[in-house]
Amino acid sequence: MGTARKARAAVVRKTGAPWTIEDVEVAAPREDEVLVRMVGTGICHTDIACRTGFPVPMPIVLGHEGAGVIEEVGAKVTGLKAGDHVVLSFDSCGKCHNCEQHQPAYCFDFYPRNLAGMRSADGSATVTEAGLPLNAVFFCQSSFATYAIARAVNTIRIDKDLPLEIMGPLGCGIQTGAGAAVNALGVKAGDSLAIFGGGAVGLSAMLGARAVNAGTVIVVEPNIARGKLALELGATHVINPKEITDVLAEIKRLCGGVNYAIDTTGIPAVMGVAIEALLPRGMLGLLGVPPPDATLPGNLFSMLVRGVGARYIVEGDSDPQEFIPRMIGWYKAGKFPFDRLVKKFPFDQINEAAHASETGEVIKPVLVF
Ligand code: CXF
Ligand code: ZN
Repeated sequence: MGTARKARAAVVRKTGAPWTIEDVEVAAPREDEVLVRMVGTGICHTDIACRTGFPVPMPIVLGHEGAGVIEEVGAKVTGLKAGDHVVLSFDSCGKCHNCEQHQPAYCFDFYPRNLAGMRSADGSATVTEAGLPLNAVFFCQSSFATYAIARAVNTIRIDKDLPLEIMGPLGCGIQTGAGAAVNALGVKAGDSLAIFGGGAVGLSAMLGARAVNAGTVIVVEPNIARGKLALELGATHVINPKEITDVLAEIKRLCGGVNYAIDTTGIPAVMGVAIEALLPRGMLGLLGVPPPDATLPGNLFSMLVRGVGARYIVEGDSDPQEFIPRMIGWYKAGKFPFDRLVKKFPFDQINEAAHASETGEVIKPVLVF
């Protein structure tokens, strides 16, 4: 039997409330689980969305871009051991149709396993406070805490010479963007891509596209500092929609249209522009969270005659056990400088860090423990 740990966790008590750092207990790992001492964790927009209304049970320990050091492994865990440096990602069942098809981001059990706040096997809690259960198990980690429980399937071992503090975002936001370009849309050398929104996900899509030697990569982004960074990191063009209001005409002027587009904004009018920017046989990848009542914009006849489509993409169509090492390979080769998106904050400044992301001042906040 393993040992439970005393820990500090950032708790959201009710929808819209700020994070409060509280003393909790993290359970001992079960036979198929690992216990990880957190070293760094990114803040993803989904964490912020869940704090402010995306439906999750309250009170809850969020956080799903954790990185740390394994302290204990359950008896049935293979391939991982105490002392390993790891990145945590999302959970999947490994048995359903989509898991068998190697598409774990579309696991039929994705929501119970990643967003229900409890172990999907039996509804038990991994985090308690004064003996009472807290909702946790968020993306099978709840990494806004000094310790996390994960499963082998969402625990990815990485080399010890990597900067562990900042590696966590590879487990969600960065894999979501880069994977959308490379895995889901299949961007290849010479292909053109327009990315709407230059936040962490959009710029990761740009970095992924650059890593596979895409041709024209346009980033549409109103924040001037983000646009400047996009150009520094490899975008061939940046369009500021505050200055150039006819974005569609500008894309056509630059390159005649694009093979692929990615929307990270969730704004239907922006998606409509992205669809019209596609060349024949083009595909738009939808990544942004839309307003709850939004419907897909776009003229169907215009889509028909070009044979273009649009699809939502979850977690970049990634199998984290394969795609995280692939991104790390690019990073080591100097082709994927995701570290340039990151700004570190101490764990107890979680509210300030999230605020800096919401205002656009910081692209990818990472909390360090
Ligand atoms: C989430 C986005 C909302 C649906 C589940 C997956 N991705 C990452 O944060
Ligand atoms: Zn996320």
